[in-house]
Amino acid sequence: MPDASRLIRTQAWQALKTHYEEIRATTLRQLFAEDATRGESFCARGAEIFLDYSKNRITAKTLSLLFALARERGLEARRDAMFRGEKINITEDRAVLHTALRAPRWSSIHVEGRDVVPEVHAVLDRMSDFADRVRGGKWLGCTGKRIKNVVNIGIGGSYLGPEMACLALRPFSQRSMDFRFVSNVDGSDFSEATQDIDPAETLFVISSKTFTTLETMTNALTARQWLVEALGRGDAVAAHFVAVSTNDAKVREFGIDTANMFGFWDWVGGRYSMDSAIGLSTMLAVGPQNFKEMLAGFHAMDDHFKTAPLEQNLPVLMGLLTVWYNNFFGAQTMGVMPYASGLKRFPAYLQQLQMESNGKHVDLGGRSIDYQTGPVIWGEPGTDAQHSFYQLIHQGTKLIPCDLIGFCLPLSPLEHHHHLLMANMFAQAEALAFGKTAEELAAEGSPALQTPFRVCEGNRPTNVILAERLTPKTLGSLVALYEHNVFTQGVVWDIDSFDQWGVELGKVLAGQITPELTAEREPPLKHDSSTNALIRRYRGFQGRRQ
Ligand code: G6Q
Repeated sequence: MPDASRLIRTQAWQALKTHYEEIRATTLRQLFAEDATRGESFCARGAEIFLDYSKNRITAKTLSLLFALARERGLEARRDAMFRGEKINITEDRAVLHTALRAPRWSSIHVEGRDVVPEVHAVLDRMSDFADRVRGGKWLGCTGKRIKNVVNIGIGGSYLGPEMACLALRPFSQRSMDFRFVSNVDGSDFSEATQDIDPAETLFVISSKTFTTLETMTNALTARQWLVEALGRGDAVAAHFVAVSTNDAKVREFGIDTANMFGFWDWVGGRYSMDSAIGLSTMLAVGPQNFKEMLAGFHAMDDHFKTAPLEQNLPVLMGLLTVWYNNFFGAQTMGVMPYASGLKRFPAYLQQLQMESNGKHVDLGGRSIDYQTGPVIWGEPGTDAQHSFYQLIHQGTKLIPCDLIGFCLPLSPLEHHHHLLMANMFAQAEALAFGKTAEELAAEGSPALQTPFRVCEGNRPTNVILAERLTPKTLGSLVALYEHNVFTQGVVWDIDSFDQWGVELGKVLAGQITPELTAEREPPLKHDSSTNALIRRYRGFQGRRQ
């Protein structure tokens, strides 16, 4: 196992450091001027996704050093271990097998001697049958009405993927049904989602791997009460609640028949679970066939990641470029701008995927590390983002590498909108890379006074990701692209990309503070002076005694 500073001491890392000093002042203008075919050669394609990475501050030498680094860190062996079902999530002693969720029916993948593929497909079959019944009006509410509203109650990994996918795949979804998501423990989230819907036409999907998560269980209990009170019958739960979980006992305890429960497994991490039964709301929206298309897209990218040489491997290329900017250029953040309004929630989805996976400060041996790990991920759809924060990317003082994601064909019939949308995406990548010099501005007649303010230095790197259309299949491939990109980064940094211990502390403290907020008399407060005073102020507004 590598020790804490082994990454820094690798030959490839040292060579990259030296190389960075050589290349840091080189501009994209120079690189494109030196090589007229750069735009065609610095590209790769896999699972029907095209990546143009030519507008990055790299040369062929940078790439070969980055690939050498990946090899020195054992990327291929670690990737194969993941696909084989080895327990690579060492801190939780678990296999990491989201790739099994999209494995074809005929394949086999063993976890502790058991082939998991038949179990995966058995759940998919049950989900499909259920989704067909609800969509076809055969599964009815307890008063005999058709289900028109689906409310997914879940948080984190049990929410972000399904919501993102439901929005992205709206053109493929059943228009007579409405899909809503309740995640926050803020009561407004539940109230707003349910205030204008008829309980008799509503199905709640309680999505929780553990079925113990505070936010989800609070919202689920509120939903049960809301429904039972409104319909005036205790037996309403059976027709209006289904569960997605790994915890049969807790589901039963809640009052949901396990016949209406869809399971998954401990080897599926929350943020890697949108293609498991956690995707039930997605399947209800788009139907089993489209859901399976999405799984096929995931699988196509898995295959690409597994078999393409590192040099042409999309997730590897993107992961290594992130390492390049994060660790050598010192870039703190990365932007992801989808040029597709349907992908509005894709940046939020990626925030969890990347930041929860790679926001780590110790290596696999538990030792503090002396290099940067996961960057801050953020973004909004283009073109909205252009009218908001792109200014800082173009002319600010920070280096922010961006992924721009677009599609060659629109989903809407408004084709001329699509030309404008994509023209903007291509233009932004061009402007960020090449900018505008004072000379060019002067030649265009820019007033001398304004010239320094109008200069765009350029040299701002982008990846351009292009696919044909935003279909279920493309969405699957796109998500898998980022999953394996995150994995690649994690292998280079030698961290566990599959645990999330950092979120525990706050949960424990919230558990302690809740009774301190609600107790009739103020209990002895043993926090720091700031927390104590905040609690007292809150209690004061609630009219509780000091
Ligand atoms: C994801 C995390 C986390 C998790 C939520 C919900 O990788 O583990 O976001 O998905 O905390 O957990 P449950 O599904 O158990 O409710």
